[in-house]
Amino acid sequence: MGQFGIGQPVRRFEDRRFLRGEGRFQNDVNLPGQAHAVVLRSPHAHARIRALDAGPALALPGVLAVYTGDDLAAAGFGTMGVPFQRKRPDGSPMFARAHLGLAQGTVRFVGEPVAFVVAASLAQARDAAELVEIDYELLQSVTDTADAAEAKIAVWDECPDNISNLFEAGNLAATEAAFAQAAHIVRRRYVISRVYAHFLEPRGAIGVWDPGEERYTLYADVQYPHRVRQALATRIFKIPESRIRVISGDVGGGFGTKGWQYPEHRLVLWAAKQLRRPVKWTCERSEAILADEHARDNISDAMLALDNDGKFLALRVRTFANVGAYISSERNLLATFGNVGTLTGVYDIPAAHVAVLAVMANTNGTAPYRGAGRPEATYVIERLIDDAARELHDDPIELRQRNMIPNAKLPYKTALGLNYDCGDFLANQEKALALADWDGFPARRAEARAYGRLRGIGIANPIEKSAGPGQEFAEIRFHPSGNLTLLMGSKNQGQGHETTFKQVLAERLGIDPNEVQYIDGDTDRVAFGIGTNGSRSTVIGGSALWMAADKIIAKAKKLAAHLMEASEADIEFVVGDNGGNFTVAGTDRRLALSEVAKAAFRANNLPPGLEGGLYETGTFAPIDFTYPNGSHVCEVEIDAETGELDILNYVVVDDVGTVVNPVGLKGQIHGGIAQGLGQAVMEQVVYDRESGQMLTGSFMDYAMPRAEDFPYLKVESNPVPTKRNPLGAKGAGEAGTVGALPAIVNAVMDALSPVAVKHFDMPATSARIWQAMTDVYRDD
Ligand code: MCN
Repeated sequence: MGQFGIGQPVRRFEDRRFLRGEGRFQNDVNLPGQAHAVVLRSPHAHARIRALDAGPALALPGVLAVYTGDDLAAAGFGTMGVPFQRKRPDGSPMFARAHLGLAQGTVRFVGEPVAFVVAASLAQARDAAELVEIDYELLQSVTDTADAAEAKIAVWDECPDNISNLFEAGNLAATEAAFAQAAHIVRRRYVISRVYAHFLEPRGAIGVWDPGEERYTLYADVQYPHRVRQALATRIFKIPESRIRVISGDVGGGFGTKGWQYPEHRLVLWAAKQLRRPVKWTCERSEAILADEHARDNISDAMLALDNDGKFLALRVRTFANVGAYISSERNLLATFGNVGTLTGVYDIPAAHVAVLAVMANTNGTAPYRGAGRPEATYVIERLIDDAARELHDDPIELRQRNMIPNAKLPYKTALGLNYDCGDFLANQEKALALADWDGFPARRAEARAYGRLRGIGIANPIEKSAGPGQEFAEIRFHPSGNLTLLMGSKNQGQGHETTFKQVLAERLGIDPNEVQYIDGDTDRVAFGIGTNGSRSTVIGGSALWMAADKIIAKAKKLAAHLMEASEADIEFVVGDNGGNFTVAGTDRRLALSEVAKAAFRANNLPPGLEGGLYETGTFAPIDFTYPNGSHVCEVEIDAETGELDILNYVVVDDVGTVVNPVGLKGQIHGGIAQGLGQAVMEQVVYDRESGQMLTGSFMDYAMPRAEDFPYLKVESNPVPTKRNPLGAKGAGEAGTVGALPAIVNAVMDALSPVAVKHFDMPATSARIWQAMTDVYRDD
């Protein structure tokens, strides 16, 4: 099975049906008799609902129901809630208010769901939604993170300072002591803009109620079908998990923000039960940015302490992280603390302290989005190092080299408590510098200058915490004719899971992938799953599959010994070009795994005491995270007259441990960089500061990068397999994004520094670059 095994550039099996238009995406699902729903959303950032009259809407033909927050409250709906406690800075308990699913009394962001209108056709539901009469009393709103932290306007009367909670990591006393000794302290404020994932397919949901079985079925494009089922059952409906089935087909992009429970899921289910017919909701493209969770949006005040030799002594960071108006679940807090750990990067920093203040504002909630905290962390440390180099007239590469964790110090416990197990950080950087011809840059800069262009180069050495503790599940089910079905608890949303896991199966069992049926995303068919996030699927799902395969081999070996009349101790399992075979040591006797599998289903073949059939499960939970890392170098040019930015060259050297599929990996790195580049140079969710209105509601205002915005991306690997899982793999799905933000903005700053620009915040649009240059001239 050499051509399909681990490390082979296998083309994606799933692409055949995608390219032929034969995928089963969310909006491809239609059920007989389905009704259609529209969510009526708040047009205001902050307002009290004085009165809501659904009468005119209900009078329209075809309209079946208009549900409001009061209906949900009367039905006894629960909320998701945050299952842990944190404190506010003054030591009082965390302030967090979950959303019920529809507003109750007050709306707190533009787009907040207010009513759920169901009709026989979508057109009727849309028309009816326009007739729901709501009398709003407008209140002052605050959407900007810094403004919200100033607390002049409160999102919740009960929490006047808008601070939900404080999360701290590291050792404050040691950090303060190190700062007291420092020869230099470099201070900067970095602002990370708010962005939105913009999946190819906007979200959707269909709810079904089966009165005979008294059971709900939800068809929804979610990343964690099993966790959505659990959340709906235990937190929202308070019914046994066995009474809900969640089916997630092909997902048209998830990127973290299709994470789990959204209000529409409970709404379609409940409406289906009330109306005794399936209810379908599909998010409009123009509705999506109002309806979905956003990401990033924080402000970090960072300080780096250095000694006289340019060695890092300590890092101190205080971050204001905008979490939105509601904290509906732990998910809305994840990006505020989940990954602050990687703030010390790949550097040997003896002391560190981080404080993250979760700030509420009249905005959509924020949630994990490709990188979920690691891009933000890497951005701060990698920009701070560049700023330190500029301020102290040091070389940014030498400063990094001098402070990088050398291989001899690995495994390494960071000042923020992470345990880096392996890597080759210095070599990553060296390789990236060579690939990018860093040494030749001064000549290229001089040449560009001659024709009126500012050339800059930037580097970032990202490290991320991925695939941490938490289980994943795999099941191998042989059929009586010798082929098999593979069921996975992780959920593909575009990463190519079918191919990746079939490769693991080919490697371990020598199974021809073309004979394998692949199933994920259905809680009735797959026994258990956590789902896909945090670049965990290859590492944890792949390892669960490896374990299940080990169990298959162990059982099949007993049967093979019996069938070949040999002792079990003499049986070996070998995977070769002719698939997986059991052989008898010292003989040429062999039996294919598929033959043994067939025999397992015939009772008269079995030795005494061996159970029939051949199906095994694996559930793997790693002891610790993996730490994918790498080095990114970006080279840019800026038109000194107009501020127009060109990204000319981009180089990545990545270490994701064992590479399962080099083509899949490259695709992931490319996609990750695309999302990082988008944020670094153009994407941004903007709210009007006064009215709180969303100003970037369409692609006319929210700029997305296109193919022409990208240079050729050179991607090479420097893999150091980890020992924390049987595959040696580290996560890869977010790696590109984590490095791209700082590498690109560092390059922009480098280009601008010769014209005396001292500071620059993303996104690096031409207008902002031009403004930064103009401000300098004005200052002069
Ligand atoms: N891979 C590999 N070797 C490794 C690790 C990964 O060859 N050591 C390759 C495999 O092809 C694998 C893929 O990379 O299928 C992604 O693997 P992994 O790092 O395990 O990430 P997950 O499958 O868990 O995906 C999650 C990750 C996250 S968190 C986001 S967000 C994201 C991303 O993946 N969302 C995506 N990539 C995405 N890609 C698409 N097309 N759509 C999304 O929504």
